[in-house]
Formats: sequence, structure tokens, C-alpha cells
Amino acid sequence: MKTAIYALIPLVLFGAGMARGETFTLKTEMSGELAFIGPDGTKNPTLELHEGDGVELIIENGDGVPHIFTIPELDVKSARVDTPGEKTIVKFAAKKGAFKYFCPLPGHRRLGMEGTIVCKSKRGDR
Ligand SMILES: [Cu+2]
Repeated sequence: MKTAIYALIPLVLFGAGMARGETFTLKTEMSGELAFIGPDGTKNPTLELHEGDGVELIIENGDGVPHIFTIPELDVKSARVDTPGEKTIVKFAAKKGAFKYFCPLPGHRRLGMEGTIVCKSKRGDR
């Protein structure tokens, strides 16, 4: 029984402390330029969130080139993914504002690996 109760605690805390959980997958791609590709094929998609959302980002290597995902203003930095199919997960809480995400490895941002994350007011706020 104890095990079951402990397993529930993170869910309860998550539900109380965070407005909602959002999961995004970004796959790296190299086709002339470098980019993070969203599930619908959009290059460097703008990630739209609400303040306080618990965000889980899955970064998947799709091109065999080493990459890292970072949002310096939110203190977010993923592990490096080196080989095709390799994945890493970063989790953070969204703060209100607009921030750039990019790959910090030399040259990658300049070659196209940059996008925007937009965090609006808390859900329910007008
Ligand atoms: Cu990169």
C-alpha cells in the first residue's frame, strides 16, 4: 500500500503547483540548414505556453550531428544528443514572457537552430 501512496504524491503536487503539463518533441534536422523540427514538420516551431505550465521537452537527434537545446533566460539546458535516434528530456516551469531557444554548439544557432517560446498569462487569467 505504501508504494501506491508514494507513487501518487508527485501527481498531486504536480496538479496543485502547476497549471498543466505540456509535452513537446523537437527533432533535429539538417537539410541545407540546421533546425529543430516540430511534430507537424514546422521548422523551429514557436512553443506557446502559459505561465506556470510544467513543460516537458523531448529533444531527439534526427541528423547524427551533436546538438544541445537551451533557453538561457529560463536556465534550461539539455544533455547533448549525438547519434540518430538519441533522445533527452528537459523539464521546466514556464515563466511569462518571450524567450529564444537555440542550439549552443558552435555555429548551429547561426545556421538556423533558433526559435521562440512564448509564455502567456496563467490559464484562466484574463
Ligand atoms: Cu546543434
